[in-house]
Amino acid sequence: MVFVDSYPKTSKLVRSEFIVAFVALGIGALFGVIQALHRTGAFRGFVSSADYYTLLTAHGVLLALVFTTFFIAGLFAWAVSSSLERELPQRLAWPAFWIMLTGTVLAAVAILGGLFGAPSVFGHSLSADVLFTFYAPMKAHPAFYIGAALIIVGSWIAGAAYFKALWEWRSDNPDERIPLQTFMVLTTMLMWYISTIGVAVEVVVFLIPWSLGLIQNVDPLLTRTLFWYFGHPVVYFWLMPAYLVWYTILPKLAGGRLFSDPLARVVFVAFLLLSTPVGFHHQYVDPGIPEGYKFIAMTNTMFLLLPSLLTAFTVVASLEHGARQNGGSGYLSWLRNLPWDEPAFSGCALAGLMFAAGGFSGMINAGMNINYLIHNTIWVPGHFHLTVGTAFALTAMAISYWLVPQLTGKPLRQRSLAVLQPYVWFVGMALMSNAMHRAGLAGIPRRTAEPTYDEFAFQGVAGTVAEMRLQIAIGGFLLFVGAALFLVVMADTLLARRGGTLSVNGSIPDPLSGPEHSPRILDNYKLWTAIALLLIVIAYGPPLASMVIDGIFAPGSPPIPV
Ligand code: HAS
Ligand code: CU
Repeated sequence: MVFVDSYPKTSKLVRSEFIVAFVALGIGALFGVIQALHRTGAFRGFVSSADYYTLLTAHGVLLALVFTTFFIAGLFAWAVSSSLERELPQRLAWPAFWIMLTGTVLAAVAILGGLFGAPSVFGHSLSADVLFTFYAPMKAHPAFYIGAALIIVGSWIAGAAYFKALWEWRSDNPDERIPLQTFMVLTTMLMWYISTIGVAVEVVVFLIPWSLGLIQNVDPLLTRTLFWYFGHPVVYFWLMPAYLVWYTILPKLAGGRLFSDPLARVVFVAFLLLSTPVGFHHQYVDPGIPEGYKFIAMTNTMFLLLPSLLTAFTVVASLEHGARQNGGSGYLSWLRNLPWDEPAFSGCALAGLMFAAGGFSGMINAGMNINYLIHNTIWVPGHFHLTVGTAFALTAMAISYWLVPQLTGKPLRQRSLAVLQPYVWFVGMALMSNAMHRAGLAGIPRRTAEPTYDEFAFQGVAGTVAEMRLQIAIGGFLLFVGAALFLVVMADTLLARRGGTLSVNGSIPDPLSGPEHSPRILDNYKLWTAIALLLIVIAYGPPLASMVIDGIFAPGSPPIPV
């Protein structure tokens, strides 16, 4: 039976989450191409350089925060409901959706107000050019911070719906192992609860009162630290849903089965333990944080590579298994036996391939000394367009080709556009991100409309600056085309009448090695959460304590040994 007929209520919820996500994707992608053209000087007619920062903030917030959170809420709702075989508790899930939507509208109005002369609303000018990493000392209209807080609170309530579904399932199935997809969702949510405490404190205790004028000063170091306490784990909040897809659905699309369920559980537990005590790797250049604690963050980050390296092994092994079921052979020629004309498959596989490159640039970012070379250069956007902008975004688009028909009962329309779309994204991103990485090595800064300075010539380490700019402009344009193709396919499919036969079904074949091959302790959430919290206390306790002791509203930092 199709998902929409088995679980009509949850289907409606997932469709609503996806529609908000897709609208955010469309607007965010439009702002993205405008920026790419502006920054590279290819075409500067859309906005002034002053408005560039408004677009940049909207681009980052709509894509990295709104598109991701709503898509993930939908994907998780589907994954929990289908793997526990029940409707999601609607009384929690719908309020979560509406709260998140209210927050999104508030934040979007606050940002876009900047394009209309930042009119005064409630005594504060309506603008929020604070970028998606919205820490002090840049200040936004209170509506922006209240909106951000509502998005977070909504996501917490959405998480409560998944846990409630698990408890209901548990009372019917006291001795069974938690199904893998639900296990992955809940582990991600535990990580999310722990890490969002940082941004919640930042926003509620400091930024909202500060933007309302209730307090005059905030400590930039403290708010940055609270932000990055959340800002690193949030990237795994984007990655783990992509992994859920790669582990549980991609092997089936390749014609095979997951290689190992226990290894998948180990990977998710490792993320729960290690995602948070690493945030200082975004603050290597911040004064006021002892070098020793930056070193601990670096070491933890290097350990945190492990779950992704295990994933590369398990997922590729599962794909190879699938290809060999389809007659593949040889060391590498089995790659030809994968369904490259199936957009759900090709999108996820290409996203995985690009993530291998993005993970590699992440390893470079994480090195305390090499980081000084690339920090605040356009290398960093090069890195995150491969990770969140491809590993997550392309996986989300690709799996929509597979999920949306099951959520609507309508076959995918415009199939030929869908087949083309992942390749357009891949080529666009290959051009844009490689040039961004190289431009970063030449020292070209990020977060600016005017990346070149008068009387200063950047020296390309590999290639010329003009060639890199051209590649960024062409790549950015192709990415916009890629997003537009996806949205056309989705709009046409969602608006079509129900009819015709579906060529997809949601059944997931059993893994080659199932959960019975792993110890039950892996499913012990209390234990893993306790260890995760302990690691955070070790990594953050003393530096945070000294920031608090020197006055939480006092700008400045603890004395720095020179
Ligand atoms: Fe990062 C900055 C370090 C992963 C996102 N990162 C950012 C920022 C973002 C971001 C948004 O240490 C910028 C924030 C800002 O605005 O300032 N990152 C890392 C490390 C990893 C990493 C060590 N990042 C991510 C992921 C992201 C993301 C995932 C989003 C989803 N990152 C950093 C650091 C900075 C940073 C520093 C600060 C830089 C600075 O100075 O500002 C690791 O988790 C990466 C591990 C990944 C691997 C790759 C494994 C390969 C796999 C592919 C398998 C292949 C398949 C395909 C499935 C080791 C899993 C098979 C197909 C076939 C056909 C066979
Ligand atoms: Cu990070």
